[in-house]
Order: sequence, then C-alpha cells, then structure tokens
Amino acid sequence: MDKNSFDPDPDPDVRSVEASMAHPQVGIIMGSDSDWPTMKAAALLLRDFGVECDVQVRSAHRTPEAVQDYASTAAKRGIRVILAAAGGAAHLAGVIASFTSLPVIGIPMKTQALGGLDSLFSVVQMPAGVPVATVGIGEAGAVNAAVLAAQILALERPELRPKLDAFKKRLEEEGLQKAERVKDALLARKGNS
Ligand code: C2R
Repeated sequence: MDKNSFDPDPDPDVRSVEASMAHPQVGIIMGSDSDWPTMKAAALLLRDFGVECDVQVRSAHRTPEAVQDYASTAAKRGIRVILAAAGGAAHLAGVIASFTSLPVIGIPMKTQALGGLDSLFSVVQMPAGVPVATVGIGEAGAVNAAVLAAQILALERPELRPKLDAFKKRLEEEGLQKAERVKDALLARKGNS
C-alpha cells in the first residue's frame, strides 16, 4: 500500500487482506473510513478468490485532487477494476469514472438519514457515456461488487473461474440447507400440535 492507503484495523482477517496487496488488480476506494465496516466484506471475499486489492480512502468532496490522481493513474498502476463506495451525496464513483476508462463498480453505502436511497440514486444516475455499474445498498452490494470484479478479471485469468464456480456451489448448498431447516421446523411444529 502507498502512503495514502487506509490503515484498516488489527483484525487478523484484515491483516491478511493487507498482506495480499503487492500487485493489486482491484482498487477499493471509499469516501470515508466509516465505509470500511461495510467494504471489508468485499476485501475479504476478494482475498478468498486470490484477487489482490488495494484499499484507500479518498473523497470527491473532501480531497478532490487526490481522487483525480487516484483515478487517472489507476490503469498505469495495474488496477483493472475499481470498486468505489460512498454514502449520502455519493459522487465518488462518478467522479472516478470521469477520469478513467477502467470499469467502475459503485457501492451505495447505507445512511442514517435516508437509509442509503440517497447514496443509491447518487451512484446510479450517471449521465449517458459515463457508466458506473451500480450494485445494491450496503454489505450485499459490497459482496456483489467483489464477485463482479472477480468475474471481470476471470475473462483474462481463467484460474479464477473454478473459484467462482465453487462460490456459486456454496451458495446453492447454503440455500438448500435453509430450505431443509424450514421444512424440519415446520414438520416438528406439526408433530407437536
Ligand atoms: P464521514 O463518516 O467521514 O462523515 O462520511 C462517505 O462515503 C461516508 O459514507 C460520511 C459519508 O460521506 C461519504 N462521502 C462521500 C464522498 N466522500 C465522502 N459520499 C464522495 O466523494 O462522494
């Protein structure tokens, strides 16, 4: 990580994300460190896929020049996909998309005032020609952004494909287990009545 990088926290999981940041292909950028508890899910999933990422805090509102520098040098630094997370008047992803032709995935953060609808509308409503691929609000969005980034990278890195397939398989197994749990609970209730 460079000197502007966000110092996550002493969580051992997070330390292992940091350890996998030598040649990042995914840039995770957040408007504030308060977005990290949500975006941590994306960083951990990318680590599990074996995708190196770089985590930074920069704000289109508070540190606009740093955002311009980040976005306009990202491709040269080897970044292939950018995940941009911001809440409220969430202009970060759009501003980044204006400075780079790399794919930008926007993650709207949940907010106290408006529940994240404010972030969602700010991220998704880009003018024609400057796309931000927008995922859902909050942690589900962070996870989906990580999966989407790995899927984009898998176009050039076929070794990621089996990992993505295994991830889907795990989701299927978990879904089936949930169905079983409900069935068992309903049967037990019927038996008791
Ligand atoms: P603080 O917790 O630092 O006050 O930030 C951040 O992403 C965060 O969700 C509150 C919220 O402000 C957001 N923020 C943006 C931008 N910069 C910070 N939406 C931006 O550039 O779009």
